[in-house]
Amino acid sequence: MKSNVEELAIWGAPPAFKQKLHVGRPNIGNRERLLERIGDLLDRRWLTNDGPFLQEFEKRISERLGVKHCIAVCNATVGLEILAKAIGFSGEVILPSFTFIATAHVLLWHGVTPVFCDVDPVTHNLDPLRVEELITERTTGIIGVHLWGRPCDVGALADIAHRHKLKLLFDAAHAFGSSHNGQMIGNFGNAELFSFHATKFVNTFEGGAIVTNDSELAAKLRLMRNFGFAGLDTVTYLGTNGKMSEVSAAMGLTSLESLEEFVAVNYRNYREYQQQLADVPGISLLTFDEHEKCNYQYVVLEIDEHAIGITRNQLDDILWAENVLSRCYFYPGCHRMEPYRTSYPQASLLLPETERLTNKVLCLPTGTAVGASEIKGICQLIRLIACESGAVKERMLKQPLRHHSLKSYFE
Ligand code: T4K
Repeated sequence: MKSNVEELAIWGAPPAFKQKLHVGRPNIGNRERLLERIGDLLDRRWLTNDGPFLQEFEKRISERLGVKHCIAVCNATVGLEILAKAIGFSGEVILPSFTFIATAHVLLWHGVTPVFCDVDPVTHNLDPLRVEELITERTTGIIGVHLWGRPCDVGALADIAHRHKLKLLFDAAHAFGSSHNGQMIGNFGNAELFSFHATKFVNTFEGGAIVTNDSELAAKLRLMRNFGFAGLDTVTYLGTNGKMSEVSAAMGLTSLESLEEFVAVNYRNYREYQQQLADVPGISLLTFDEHEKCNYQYVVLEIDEHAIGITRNQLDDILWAENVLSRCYFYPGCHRMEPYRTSYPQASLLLPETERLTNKVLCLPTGTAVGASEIKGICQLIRLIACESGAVKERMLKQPLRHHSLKSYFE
């Protein structure tokens, strides 16, 4: 345990952790069951194209969420592309800038103009008041993002969409297994989309799923996921290859069987962080509504750089040197990434809360690869840095830190 800022690895001392601690270390469920399923699919020689594991996976998701249709896809980005096309997005679509870049890229990829909207500083989700201000005659839809698995203000967004005759989608990449007013995420808007990327608490290696209660839309999505094929030689829509493979579905089924255990571990980790960081100056841990279902897959800090005395980026650098690979999600915001940065050089003026949040949020390692002792160690480091920030700053004058976003996991 380090008790003096001079012992920090950023100045050359050995790191606090021998192994790197990742934010998105994949959860692996029951290996035997997974290998058994992989054996089955090899024996069957049915590797993709609407196979039996895929069908079972979709059924399990629909049942779990109480939603009529689930269309599993090869990843959430392609899923969102298919959805944007199927729903008929054109012109402009309003979305937050405080999200993973995929949400914006999907729109522009399809020739739709993303219009970045500011978020609520407390919920980190789209601010409905700001959404309404951005609607023009070219607006065809809204994409809400349930950031960190915390639901958007779905009621207000649905009301706006209804009044302005807009389509409403939810990027629920973070929100599988979460609920809103007792109803599972997956049942809101025209459709919702989950990610099952390796870093998500339920994973299919790569993968995602679109869920909807709209049967007509679901039928169209199924066709579009498979090149538009309605029969062996009949193509009825423009389509793409968005299919989920059998090996991914096998991993998905295996992950689903451990879902409750994964959530329990995430919750235990979250409570451990909460306890350990309770009185650390300048650090606040994002909270979740304990009355709702929640997957607790992100441990999100807000750093008050004035109270703590150093910036979020400096804290991030110090932690990385200790092998704590924290992440500044979603810095610097989509509007400051290309090609949006060049297209909308003034966007930051309309996004003051996004600007603030992208500079103060830090995600910490959690999931089944992280235990109580690691969390204790991470929190002790953060406490040391926060409580001795004067000494850290003084030391930084001699040896300035340079935050770089191209850090490598493999150095
Ligand atoms: N919408 C939203 C709101 C999203 O957050 C995302 C994806 C999407 C849409 C699109 O979903 P997909 O098309 O990906 O299904 C990661 C994920 O790649 C991305 O899926 C996720 N959001 C985003 C929030 O996080 P990166 O660039 O941070 O990934 P990466 O490779 O840096 O990994 C994160 C951490 O996990 C690192 O510490 C390394 C560790 N890791 C990663 C992988 C892949 C492992 O330990 N093992 C692994 O296998 O984006």
